[in-house]
Amino acid sequence: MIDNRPVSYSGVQPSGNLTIGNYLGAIKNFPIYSEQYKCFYCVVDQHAITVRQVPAELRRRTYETLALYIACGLDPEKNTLYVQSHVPAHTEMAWMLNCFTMFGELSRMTQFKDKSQKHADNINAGLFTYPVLMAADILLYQTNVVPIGHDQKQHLELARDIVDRFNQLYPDTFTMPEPIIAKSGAKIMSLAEPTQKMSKSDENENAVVRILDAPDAIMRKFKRAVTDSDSEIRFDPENKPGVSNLLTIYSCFSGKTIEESEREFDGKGYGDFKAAVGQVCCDKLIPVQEEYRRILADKAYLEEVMKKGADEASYYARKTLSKVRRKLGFVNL
Ligand code: AQP
Repeated sequence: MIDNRPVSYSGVQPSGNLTIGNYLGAIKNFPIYSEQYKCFYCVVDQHAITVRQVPAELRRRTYETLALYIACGLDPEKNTLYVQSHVPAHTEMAWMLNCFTMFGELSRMTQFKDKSQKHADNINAGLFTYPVLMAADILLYQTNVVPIGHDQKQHLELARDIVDRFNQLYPDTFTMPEPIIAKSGAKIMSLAEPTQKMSKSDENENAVVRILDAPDAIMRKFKRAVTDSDSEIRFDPENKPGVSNLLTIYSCFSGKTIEESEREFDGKGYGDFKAAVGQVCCDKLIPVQEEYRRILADKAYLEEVMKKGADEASYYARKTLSKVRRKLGFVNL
């Protein structure tokens, strides 16, 4: 049956063990859209190889990321959950969109600049054109909304520029996607360097809290989180980045506003505050971890979900691909 609801699309790279940044900025919000939107949520394994991966780990994390999607509340019967490399239309569309994306535009992407500094020995063309593949992911499904964390905003703006350019030359080809960036939690910062984004590929384990970390590790990491020499628990990202990040995390996990959280810890010390942040994080993550372990144990089920998702996604992707091929002048057999 054709589903005519507007489309929500997003993805996560299986490039490391996912963090509470990935959770609060993206995955936790995905199920919200499942009723109102036709939802596609992808494990973007082809994006992950822009940085060297250990093959066995990439394969394992692909299953794990899918299991986490489901554990976080994404029902495979209500959402199309699939793996990017199972739908070849993504790379085919990316090639075509490459020819409508300017070198200068890609050179301005801050993630490219950051990652080329971090991986100076491997500044490959894929790292450079990554945002075009991301645009292809989104545009293939005629997407209306893209729930993402703050760091992906610039890439989404590029996707929108590509739509503008393409639709001017070939009218009515792509739907213009709108970002949905959560008001709170869209940029969770590192616990060790609170002016830097928390990233799953960070080598400093004390900087990141992972969705699957054991409760004692979560408590320990929050206990060690960098704060400041002051003692006031106040939201002020400029002057108190560490404390503000912890307040954000507390507020996102507890459902309380930042103001309510500030009031709750008024007059309390950093030690009590950090323990409370760790506790609320454990309370929310433990049920997710239990569900995740149950789902991950059933590999055959996960492969069934992957297969069904790839078939569904391919059906929609092929329609857009064929339209674009026709518009560009390729012969469709
Ligand atoms: N720190 C963060 N705070 C809020 N949202 C975040 N996201 C990532 N980090 C944070 C959001 O998570 C979704 C999936 O991200 P991704 O897998 O596409 O890669 P990324 O944005 O590059 O995330 P990482 O964790 O930093 O991965 P690595 O270390 O591999 O580069 C996106 O919606 C993202 O915005």
